[in-house]
Amino acid sequence: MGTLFTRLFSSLLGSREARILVLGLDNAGKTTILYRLQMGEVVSTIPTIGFNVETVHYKNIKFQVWDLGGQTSIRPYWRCYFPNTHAVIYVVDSSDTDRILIAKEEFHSILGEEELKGAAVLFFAYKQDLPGALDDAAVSEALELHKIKNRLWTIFKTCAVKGEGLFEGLEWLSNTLKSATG
Ligand SMILES: Nc1nc2c(ncn2[C@@H]2O[C@H](COP(=O)(O)OP(=O)(O)O)[C@@H](O)[C@H]2O)c(=O)[nH]1
Ligand SMILES: [Mg+2]
Repeated sequence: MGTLFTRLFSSLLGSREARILVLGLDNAGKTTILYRLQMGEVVSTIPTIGFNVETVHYKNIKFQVWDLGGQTSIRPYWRCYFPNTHAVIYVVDSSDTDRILIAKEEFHSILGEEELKGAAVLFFAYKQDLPGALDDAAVSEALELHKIKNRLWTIFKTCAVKGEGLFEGLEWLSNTLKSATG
């Protein structure tokens, strides 16, 4: 996937630094996806109590990952990571219907952040291999994605087991960023 990534994101590579945030509830599958993309070593840092950020640098693209949900006291620290964000990959465990409401609230709350206004969003309706997993249309409805205004977004069914949808999603993202950054 490393070379694939180079091919997909070649127009972004070599230009200024780009940031892609990978967000979602804990256990959604974010870290697994990061490893699946094989972009290099995932470095985990804890800049403040209870707030663990994983970072992968791929040339000039920086992927940063953390768990949403839970403690409101640490949220102000998230803002340090918002400037210069080109895209958000929002990972949803499609089988975790008990927490999908929380996933929705967290998403709409973070999208309200001024500094993420211009960021494109790629949703992964993830863990499609699990029984009872909602499909992309059902996840889209549960997350009330029709409420998204003035933003480029899409949703893909995904699962790490076969890698289904990961490539398609990243292809969408690279095309979107290509046209957005010229
Ligand atoms: N069934 C299934 N489980 C997955 C998939 N991807 C990851 N997982 C599992 O989901 C759990 C949480 O994954 P992790 O990447 O740590 O989630 P994170 O908290 O969002 O970083 C782990 O037990 C993974 O093995 C998938 O595509 N299908
Ligand atoms: Mg993780």
